[in-house]
Amino acid sequence: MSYGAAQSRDDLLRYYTHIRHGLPPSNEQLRDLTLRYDAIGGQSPLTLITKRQVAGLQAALDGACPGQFQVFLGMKHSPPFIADGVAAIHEANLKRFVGLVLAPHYSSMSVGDYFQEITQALQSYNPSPKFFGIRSWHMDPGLIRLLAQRLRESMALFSPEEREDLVVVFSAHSLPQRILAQGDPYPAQLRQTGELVAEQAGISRYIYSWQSAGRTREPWMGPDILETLSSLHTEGYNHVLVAPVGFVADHLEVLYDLDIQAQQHAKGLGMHIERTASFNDDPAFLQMLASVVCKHAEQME
Ligand code: FEC
Repeated sequence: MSYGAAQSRDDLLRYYTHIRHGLPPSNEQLRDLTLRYDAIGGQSPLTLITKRQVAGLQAALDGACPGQFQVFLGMKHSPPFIADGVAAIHEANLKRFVGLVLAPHYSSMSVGDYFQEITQALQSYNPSPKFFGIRSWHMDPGLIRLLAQRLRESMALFSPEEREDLVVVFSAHSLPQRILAQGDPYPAQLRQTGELVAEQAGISRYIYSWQSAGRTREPWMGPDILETLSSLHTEGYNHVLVAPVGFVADHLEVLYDLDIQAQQHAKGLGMHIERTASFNDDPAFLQMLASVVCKHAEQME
C-alpha cells in the first residue's frame, strides 16, 4: 500500500478532496497545491514509482520465497484504492494476506489508517481473507544498512572542509500534535531509525525534524524542516544533509518540500544542503522489503 497521488492537474481537486476525507479544499488551498505540483513538473512520480516497486517486490519475493506470494496494490488516495486491492485478493480466492505499507514507521494516523481501510473493506466479504498487517519495519537491519549506505554516499556531495561541521537531519512527515497525547509510537520510531543509521554510518552530529505538515487548523508536530535549518544556521552550522527516512520514494513532499522549498530557504541563509536519494525501485530495497514480508509470513504460520 502507498499514499497515491493526483494523476494529472485535472485530478487535483478529486485527490485533495479525498485527502480531506471528502471535504473539498478552498480555492486558495487548491491553487497552492496546483502551484506545488506545477513546480515539480505538473505531475507527481509517486504512482508510477509505486507500480514499479510492486513489480520489483513481486520479482524479489519470487526469488526469496518462490511460489508463495502474489503482490497486489492498493493506494490511500488514488486508484487502485485499498478496497480495490482487497477485492482483487478476494477474487483471486486467496485465504490470507500480509499488509505492507510503503512507510517504515507506525502511527495511528498513517499505517493505522491504511489498516483501518483494509478492515472496513473486508466487511464486504464472508468469508473474508485473513489479514496480517506489518505495523512497522523501521528497525529492520536491511533497511538500516541501506539507509546508512545512502547517507555515506551523500557525504561525497560535501567537500572535506564542509564535512567537518556537517549536520545530518533525519526527517519524516509531520502529524497533528494530538497523536502525542495518545502515546503514539511514531516520534520514538523515527528516533530509533535515526540512531541505528547514524551508528552504522559512523555519524555523531545528527538531529530530527518534521516536514510537510498539513494545512489544517490544529497544531502539527515540529520543528518543521525550515525552522530546523534556521536554528542550525543561527548556531553556526551551514552544511546539512537531510535524510527523509520516513519516505521511500520521490513525490511531492520530497521533490517540493525538500528539493525546492527547503533548498530556497537554505540558499537565502547561505547554507549548503543536500538530501539522500530515495529508494524508489532500487532492487536492493525491494529485496529488503521481500525479506520483511517473508519474515512476517513465517511468524503467522
Ligand atoms: O506526490 C504526491 O502527491 C503524494 C505526496 C504525499 C505523501 C504524503 C505522505 C504522508 N502524509 C501523511 C499524513 C497526512 C495527514 C494529512 C495530510 C495531508 C496531505 C496533503 C497533501 C499530502 N498530504 Fe500527506 N502526503 C502527501 C501529500 N497528510 C497534498 C493535503 C494538503 C495539505 O494539507 O498540505 C492531513 C489530512 C488528514 O487528516 O489525513 C494527517 C503521512 C505520510 C507518510 C506516510 C505515508 O506515505 O502514508 C503520515 C507521500
